[in-house]
Amino acid sequence: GPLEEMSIPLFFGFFLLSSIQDKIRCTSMDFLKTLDTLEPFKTHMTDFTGKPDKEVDLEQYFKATGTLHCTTKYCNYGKAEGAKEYAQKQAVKDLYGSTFELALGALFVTPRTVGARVSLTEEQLLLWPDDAEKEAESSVPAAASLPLGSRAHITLGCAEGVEPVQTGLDLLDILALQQEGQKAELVVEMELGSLTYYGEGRWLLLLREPICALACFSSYYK
Ligand code: 2AM
Repeated sequence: GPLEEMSIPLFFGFFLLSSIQDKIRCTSMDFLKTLDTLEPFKTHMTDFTGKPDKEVDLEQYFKATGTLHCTTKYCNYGKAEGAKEYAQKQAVKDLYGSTFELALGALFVTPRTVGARVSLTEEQLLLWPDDAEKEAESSVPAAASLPLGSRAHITLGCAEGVEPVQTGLDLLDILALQQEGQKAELVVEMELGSLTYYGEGRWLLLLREPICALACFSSYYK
């Protein structure tokens, strides 16, 4: 009935505790600031500006997107495919409200989004929908052949007019290129880790020290 449908949230996910949110926002800002000053990035700046000799301020370019979280299942109040089944999963019920340590292994930037890659543990994968990667196939054809959990990420910012759902698609796109063994166009060593360029404005920073972030598995209603 309608009451039952009401109880399904907009989405389920891991919500970062507020102190770690601040830390990650700072790291992300530092990364964007540094990236902006790197010669290799400047060389490929047209990926972002569309025209030569134009500068981009990445800190302004990306807009913040609210409370930091890693979406596990987008439910759209029960209207999204598989939403009800997900909400009724035993692991979802059992682990609802539990705290987890998320491992953030990489930061990535494209002309559309900036995000952090989350490497889920086996226990955390119990909360990951089986079809999360496959669902992205129409945007990223190779997505279904990537390991479960590949799409897990935290959206840190979106360019004007871009919806946050894009962040996971951008991540899958980069991981698909890695899997195909496409040779990275270039690698730059930074203090935070090694930065790889995959063409078309796609940059991935593999963090030397993964960031460990405490997060609560819960849900969001607007
Ligand atoms: P995000 O996980 O990349 O940040 C509310 O819109 C939240 O649900 C956002 O966090 C958003 O993206 C995520 N979201 C929106 N639509 C989605 C979809 N179709 N598939 C997966 N996640 C989605």
